[in-house]
Amino acid sequence: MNAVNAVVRTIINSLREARRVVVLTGAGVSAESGVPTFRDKQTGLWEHFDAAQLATPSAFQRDPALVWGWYEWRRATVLAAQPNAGHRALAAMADHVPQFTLITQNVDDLHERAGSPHVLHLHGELARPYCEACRRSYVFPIRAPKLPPGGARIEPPCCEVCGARIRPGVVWFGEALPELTWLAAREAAKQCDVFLCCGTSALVQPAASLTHVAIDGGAVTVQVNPNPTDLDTSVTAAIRGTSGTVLPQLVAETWGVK
Ligand code: BV8
Ligand code: ZN
Repeated sequence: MNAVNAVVRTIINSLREARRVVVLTGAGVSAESGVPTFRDKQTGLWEHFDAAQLATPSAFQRDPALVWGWYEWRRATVLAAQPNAGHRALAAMADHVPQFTLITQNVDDLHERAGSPHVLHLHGELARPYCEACRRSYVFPIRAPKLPPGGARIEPPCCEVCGARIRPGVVWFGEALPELTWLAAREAAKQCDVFLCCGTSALVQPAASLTHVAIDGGAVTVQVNPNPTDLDTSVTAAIRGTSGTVLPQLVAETWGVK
């Protein structure tokens, strides 16, 4: 049995014996559903902007219509997308593990639409905008936003209660993560037997530190990514492949389910 098979065998056995499994996902898991990652070059109205520049409080203060338009374009893209085999494999994995925790950096709802009910969204959700003054939730109109292909500048709506501006329900750079969600994620990473990190470049903190929390906790740690990241040499195994291919195979090999 060659080295690769030996590693895969270890992962499969660890998953079968595991009581607690934690999975951290990033934009790469939604890439095969047609949702651009943060590494992908921006297009349309935003082609001259880097995503990390737009995802900031200062960008929203400076040009609210440009930023709100960007988030409406991303929301329309997600509404038109479907979960992929990677999302579905993670939903299936939860049925075979006594304690399964799914943590995501993604602001889309593709995990939930694939059947994963309890997802810890570290960086918020596109579907949960709120008033930047009184923090009252804002409910989007039923109809999906009709946008020209390259997107458009859209003035953010106003809060029905205090009249202030509604902002996207996401965590921007420089903003704190939702405390209870972060504490739950960190605790799960500390206690787990197996930790999978899928489709993340592991560059954004504090989310990227979770893999090291799991490593320090003695867990078997596995990365699924077609490209190298800083975690390659730290994890137990770095599987070079796409989540839409590797995760269904892993679930099938481990629990014999398609
Ligand atoms: C904070 C929501 C303080 C918005 C996002 C320590 C050191 C250095 C910097 C910092 C530090 N601590 C904090 C910082 C600053 C900053 C940070 O980390 N900067 C980085 C850039 C260096 N962090 C923050 O600002 C955080 N807040 O620190 O607050 C504070 C504390 C208390 C009180 C007040 C303030 C907040 C960070 C969250 C920002 N919001 N998203 C939105 O979405 O618009 S981050 C956003 O970018 C995503 O959520 C995600 O986290 C990140 C993108 O990363 P990935 O998901 O990994 O995606 P990426 O595109 O990078 O890579 C895709 C990967 O998938 C690639 O590796 C690719 O190879 C792979 N792939 C591609 N296709 C596939 C695939 N994999 C599998 N299958 C495929 N098919
Ligand atoms: Zn308000």
